[in-house]
Amino acid sequence: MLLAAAGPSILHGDGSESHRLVGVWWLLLGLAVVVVIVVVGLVVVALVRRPGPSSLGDDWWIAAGGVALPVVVLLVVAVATVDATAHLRIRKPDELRVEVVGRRWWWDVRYPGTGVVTANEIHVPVGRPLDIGLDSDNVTHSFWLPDLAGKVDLIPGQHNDLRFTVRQAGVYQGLCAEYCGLEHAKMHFLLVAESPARFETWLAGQRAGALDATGRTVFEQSACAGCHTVRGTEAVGTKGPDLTHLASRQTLAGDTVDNTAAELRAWITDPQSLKRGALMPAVPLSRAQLDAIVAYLRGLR
Ligand code: HEC
Ligand SMILES: [Cu+2]
Repeated sequence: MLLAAAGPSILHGDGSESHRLVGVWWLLLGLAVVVVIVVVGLVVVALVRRPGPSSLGDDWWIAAGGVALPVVVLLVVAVATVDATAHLRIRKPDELRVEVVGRRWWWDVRYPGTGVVTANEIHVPVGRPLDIGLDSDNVTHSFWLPDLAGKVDLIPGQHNDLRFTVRQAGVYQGLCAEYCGLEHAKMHFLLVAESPARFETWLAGQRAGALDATGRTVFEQSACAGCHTVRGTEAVGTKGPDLTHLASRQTLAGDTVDNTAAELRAWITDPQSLKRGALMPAVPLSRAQLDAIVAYLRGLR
């Protein structure tokens, strides 16, 4: 899979929110380095200096080093922090709303007003303000795109919003940052930030129901249809991710494996071997049924 950089980092600042947070981070580091240098410098001076009375009294050191300096440093940090946070998560006109629900252990993604439902891969246009609505119907999760914004929890019974704008096109790795059970570590997702035109093309593709490919009946009549939806077919289950356009996604099962024919087959044959504890059982299928289902899902672009 193609990532925007070697790996996610809070220092990339590719989103409007993380961009501001990076500024505060560097300021904190800078101040901390200056303080360490001054303190270590004074210790060295004290060590090499010949013993004798200081020209500056104890009271002066306490007032300057113990009171004045910390007050100045903390004041600078406070002003920078308050200023940065005041600019975060403000409602903007023309926001794109995306509804994300944390499931165990994957992400349900919806675009209100369009009927589009997908999973573990969020597409957004670059430069447009986003409003990511965050909910959970099980345990607490935390939505974290290190390159783009801070963490926000998905809490059962409480709706949260994360607002930011992506400044740089790319594929960003996201993760769950709140321990949520067995497969918490494999609850990843991708955020694909692309040009508005490419985003609209993607959205139009996702809006359509599934292509009527061969293998559809096998899928509809299998246990799969009880847990998965393929829009436009008889499969309307909601326990697992919507598979209507599965083949358009880059990864499977929360960015656990790449979305290739071999990995898809391995996943369907034995989900537990790839993601132990995943809430999908191995469904007994004949060789012919497995072939038909894999071919069908590979065709769902
Ligand atoms: C008991 C419910 C259940 C049944 C039955 C079931 N699944 Fe799943 N499926 C899930 C859940 C839950 C996940 C999400 C697992 C995760 O990522 O942790 C999932 C994930 C998947 C994924 C990955 C989707 C993505 O975008 O990451 C595919 C593909 C899939 N299932 C196909 C199938 C097929 C094919 C069958 C039938 C042979 C099937 N499932 C049967 C619940 C089920
Ligand atoms: Cu989680």
